[in-house]
Amino acid sequence: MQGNLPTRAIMNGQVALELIEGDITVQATDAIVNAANSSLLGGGGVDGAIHRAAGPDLLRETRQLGGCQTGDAKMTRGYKLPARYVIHAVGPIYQYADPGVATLLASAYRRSLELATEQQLNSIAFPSISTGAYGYPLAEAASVALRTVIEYGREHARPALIRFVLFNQSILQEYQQVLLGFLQKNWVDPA
Ligand code: AR6
Repeated sequence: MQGNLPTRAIMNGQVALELIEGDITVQATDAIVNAANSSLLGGGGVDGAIHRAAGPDLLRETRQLGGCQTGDAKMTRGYKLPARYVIHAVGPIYQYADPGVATLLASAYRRSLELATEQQLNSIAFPSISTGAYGYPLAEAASVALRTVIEYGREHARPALIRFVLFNQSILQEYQQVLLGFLQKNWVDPA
């Protein structure tokens, strides 16, 4: 706990959800998720940081993938990263009053988790997809992100650790507020 705000929860008695402040490129989870664009050829923000830290072999591999639809995800190796794999997820560009954006954002998280389950990974780290260059309002995005991973974690034993790595204190606090609300509704259990 940080103040009165939670940093952890448990789903289904076995899957841990963690919220931390930090840089996703240094995470030693089995996979880290990249907030990519549909070209999968790199960019700014967390995408640029992941490509820089992984080295040029990552771009060589993503060039072979033929891009990725919004709401979908594709997996590569992690190269120089501590994480063995990178899951490149493409979130939506936010458009006010378009209900489709929430579905696409949820899908980007769910597809990433499905790839992790298929590869039998134990741990995965997510950034706050779509909330930088793609302009998704943070509180709404945090609600979609946490609801989606909680629903998934209740039904799947793996990955057993789902970590959100939030880039600064105010992003972390926004996610913590949403998690507090879900704990109060008993959608997840305290840890
Ligand atoms: N670790 C964790 N989070 C980070 C890091 C990091 N090293 N760096 C930035 N963030 P963004 P998007 C946070 O813009 O909105 C790229 O150009 C950042 O503070 O990276 O999905 C892609 O190529 C924010 O909270 O991703 C696409 O074209 C969050 O990561 C486009 O941007 C997401 O911000 C994708 O936009």
